[in-house]
Amino acid sequence: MEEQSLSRIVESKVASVAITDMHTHLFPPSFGSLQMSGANHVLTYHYLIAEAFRTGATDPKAFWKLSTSAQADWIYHRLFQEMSPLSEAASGVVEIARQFSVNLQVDGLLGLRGALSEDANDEYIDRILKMAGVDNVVMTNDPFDPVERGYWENKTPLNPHFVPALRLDPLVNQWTQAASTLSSLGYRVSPEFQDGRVVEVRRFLEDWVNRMAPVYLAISLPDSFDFPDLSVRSRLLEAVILPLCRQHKLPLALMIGAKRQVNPSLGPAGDSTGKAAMTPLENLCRDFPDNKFLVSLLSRENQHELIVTARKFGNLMPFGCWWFLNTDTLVEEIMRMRVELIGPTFIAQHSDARVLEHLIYKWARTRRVVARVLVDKYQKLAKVGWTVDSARIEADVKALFQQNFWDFASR
Ligand code: FIX
Ligand code: ZN
Repeated sequence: MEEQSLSRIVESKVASVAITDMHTHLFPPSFGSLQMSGANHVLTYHYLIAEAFRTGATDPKAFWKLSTSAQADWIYHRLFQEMSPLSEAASGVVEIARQFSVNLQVDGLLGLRGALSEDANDEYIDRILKMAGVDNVVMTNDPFDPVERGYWENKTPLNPHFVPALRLDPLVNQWTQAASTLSSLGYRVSPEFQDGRVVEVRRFLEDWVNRMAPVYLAISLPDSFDFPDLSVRSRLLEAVILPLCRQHKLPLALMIGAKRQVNPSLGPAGDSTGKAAMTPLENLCRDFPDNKFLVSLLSRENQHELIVTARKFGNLMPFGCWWFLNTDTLVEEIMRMRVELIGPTFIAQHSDARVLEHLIYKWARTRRVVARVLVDKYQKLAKVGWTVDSARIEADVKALFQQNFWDFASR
């Protein structure tokens, strides 16, 4: 197959593959106050808040007192009117606007507010998912959030495109507060973690696995994460979480390297990144061979060693270019490293979207970058006499954007 048609086929397969977005913070319309869409939420994405605060000119306390609409106005003014929206997140807003035939430089924020919808219904959801080419979004479902807990306890219906994932950060990272929440919910645990009470923690998790039917369990962990050690976290992992995942054949997603609230005045924008050790991950994958680990690391410096570790353990599935890594430059770098070291055996990306319309630019970008890398790799193969047909390319692309995830989850 000559080079031109090869790249045309690769580009069209990447452009058209239906995506499973395996980590987002999105909610369906039935989850009311938790569902985020519309121009004000697009503009007050914490990525843009952090960037706008860099321009100074406001006291964080004053900003947080503003309405979402007033916050959006200020961010728009600082990042789009007083400078060019060159960053990944700012240019993403321009890309969202264009998909809605809004020319921000002419129609302004008013035009975007008129085109997008804050009160998304299932029809609007379907429209945006179609624009982004996404067929499933995996949520981040936190039973420790009283608002979200209420929706689940009331058996709130789920739009079929939304897939639950049981998130356990409070349990493993803030045991004392989690213990008091569990006690208030009728689980007999105490703030001093006692091994004898792990049955009650297990009962809590079983109740939520039955209530949510999650596709995986998930925790984010700091750069300082260690395992095994004498921490409550290690004991919960070993005595409760890993056995439960094995019994239900559920992967455990480990998102490692988030340094929470390095600048609390920025609120949700105040988290940062730190390089994690790989030994804890090696220990988990080696010592728990019947557990499946979906893993994403936040530090760019961890990416190469994560892929080497994935070469050592088939029960480790690297996923995505997380948060500060989701930029054209780093997605390309990481994509190339992964293909060159482990072939098409990983999960290319997740969006981490918190606002529905963010799916549009995040996935358009990823598709462009992944297509560029794959064209290069297939052309290299062709130069040494290996031919691929359209069906094989389609299968490789589908593996990277959804099949590797579903196969790993159901393994
Ligand atoms: O831990 C996480 O799920 C992170 O993705 C979030 O805490 C973070 O705020 C985010 O949304 C990054 O994109
Ligand atoms: Zn996230």
